[in-house]
Amino acid sequence: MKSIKWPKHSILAIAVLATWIKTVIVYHTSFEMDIENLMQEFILFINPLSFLLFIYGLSLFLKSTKARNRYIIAMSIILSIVLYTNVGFYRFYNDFITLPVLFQTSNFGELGTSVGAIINWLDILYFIDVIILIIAIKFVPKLQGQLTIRKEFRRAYFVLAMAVLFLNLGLAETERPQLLTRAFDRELLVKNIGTYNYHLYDIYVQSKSSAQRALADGSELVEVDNYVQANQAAVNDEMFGKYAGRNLILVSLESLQSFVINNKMNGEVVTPFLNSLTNDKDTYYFSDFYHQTGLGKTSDSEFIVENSLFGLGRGAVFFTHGGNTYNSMAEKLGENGYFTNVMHSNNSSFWNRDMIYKSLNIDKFYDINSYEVTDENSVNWGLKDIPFFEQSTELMTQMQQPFYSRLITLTNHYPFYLDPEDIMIPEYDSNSGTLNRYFQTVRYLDEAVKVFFEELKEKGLYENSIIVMYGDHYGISENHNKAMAMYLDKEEITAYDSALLQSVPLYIHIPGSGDGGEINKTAGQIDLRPTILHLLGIETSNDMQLGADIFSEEHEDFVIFRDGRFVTNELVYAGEVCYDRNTGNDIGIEACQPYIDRATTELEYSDAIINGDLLRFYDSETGNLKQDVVN
Ligand code: GP9
Ligand code: MN
Repeated sequence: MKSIKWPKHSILAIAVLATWIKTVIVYHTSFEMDIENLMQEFILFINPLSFLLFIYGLSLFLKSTKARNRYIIAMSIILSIVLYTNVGFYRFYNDFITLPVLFQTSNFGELGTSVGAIINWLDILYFIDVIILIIAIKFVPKLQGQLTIRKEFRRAYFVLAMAVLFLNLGLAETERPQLLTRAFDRELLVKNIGTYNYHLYDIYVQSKSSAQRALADGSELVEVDNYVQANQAAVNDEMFGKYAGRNLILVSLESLQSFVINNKMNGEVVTPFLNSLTNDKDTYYFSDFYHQTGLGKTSDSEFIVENSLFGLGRGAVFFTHGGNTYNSMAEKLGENGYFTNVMHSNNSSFWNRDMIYKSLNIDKFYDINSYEVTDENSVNWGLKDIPFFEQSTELMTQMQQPFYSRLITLTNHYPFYLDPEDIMIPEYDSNSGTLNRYFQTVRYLDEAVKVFFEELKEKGLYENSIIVMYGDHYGISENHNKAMAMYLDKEEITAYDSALLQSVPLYIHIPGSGDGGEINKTAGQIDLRPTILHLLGIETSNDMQLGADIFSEEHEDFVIFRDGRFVTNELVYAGEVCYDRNTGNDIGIEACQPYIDRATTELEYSDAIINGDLLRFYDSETGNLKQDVVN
């Protein structure tokens, strides 16, 4: 040993290296992460480094070698415990830990009894870096005298750590744009920013929401309640309860926008089946209906439909407020004897669905594990829509009736890839591959819906159901405006056009009813909850909801977008300009002002309900504040 000259910061270097390598090995051996390319592999490799440099590097601020070593050992133990706890949790739940889960002790009921099965003695290897460090400290010879750490060294060290962090974030951003603002999946977060940084991020997001929650009290609800009550739309007596007792099948049509409906692309019909439903005797087709989602995309649409509240302006409410009290459509239907479920062939943790579905009181989530997914029957994001619908109807035959099933399709999702055998029409010929392929995947989605209807009929599930289908959000973003202008034969896509392009189709199909026709009232996803519940004969007059029954005489032609834009039957407000809807001309802000004010109020009230978790203070049976908060 004597002959080796150990560098001054050997222990620090060993700590960083040992924990880094261990973490990367654990990624590969203990978690199932889909790595699709070399870049993702590289990001996974470097992602623990920045955090480890920081946390171990803090030892450089300690004066004595002894204190530094103690700190490093303590940190390595804490980090090993964090990592190992995640491994244990993952073995059981197939998910990474998020703070609210730690506080929902009921989650651990099941876990407690199976701890024995989860742990084994080889798990000591998860602490291998601690062991290496203890040995190293023993054997690396002590330096003579006290080591003073130069300021310049410290500065250079932390600059390096920062550089690694930014490199990591930069690469992650190119792989997964808007990763942190949208925060869609814990697995994606861990894959891209690393398990340790993920926990910091999670602590930040969760503590921000719990602080807002802690500061809120029931009195805030009084004002919101007054507004909601004053703006209630009375039910349409003719429609109320007309289809009570039927199964409710809700289909989220991935990325489907209205501009393809009853439209052609280079002479090809894009949506033959959905077109046929627009003048079907048993179908209401809503031709001026809009999505109202923000960054939470599909999950926002789910949130809006279930709760008749808006998603949040930042991030995905499914993630940030998954543990709130809600009064969802599923909960209402459950109270009325329905078996409620969501069917979607994806990991249950995506969009935090596994957590929030509990808060929404959804009885069962048929996630990827309920489906047979093979290489042959999947493409792009996973199971293709046709086998998805086939397998879903099969599952429905086993369900207790009446049921409420919400199905989420997936094939018509960016980047809109299909297998050659599923291509039914040629690509479009604009400068945007995305738009070009979009028509093809939309065509496939249309076919899938047709197959779904046939399957429902075959399985005897059709007659006694109501089938509601809506586009979840836009599929073609403003990045493709040039190509869209070409398709729509316009010079350019203005803010006015973009707002109107947010229209998504809505169908309410009621087999054998003879009820149907085109409805051109201006409405949005927020109106679905009361509209549907009323058809099924379920009252919502005490519910804290911001939408209105579209069949109501009092329904207003006014739809608010999450970013403050809005559309009425006469006006379009976008890019801070007030347009005459018919001419597309700027008509001065005054005409829009009353609506701008109301849009602001409604968005604020919705945010207040969510951020303050205010529904925990509300009794929807009576429409009153819960007694204990009044005093
Ligand atoms: C994922 C699917 C797609 O499960 O819902 O989500 P999106 O990217 O459309 O929000
Ligand atoms: Mn979607």
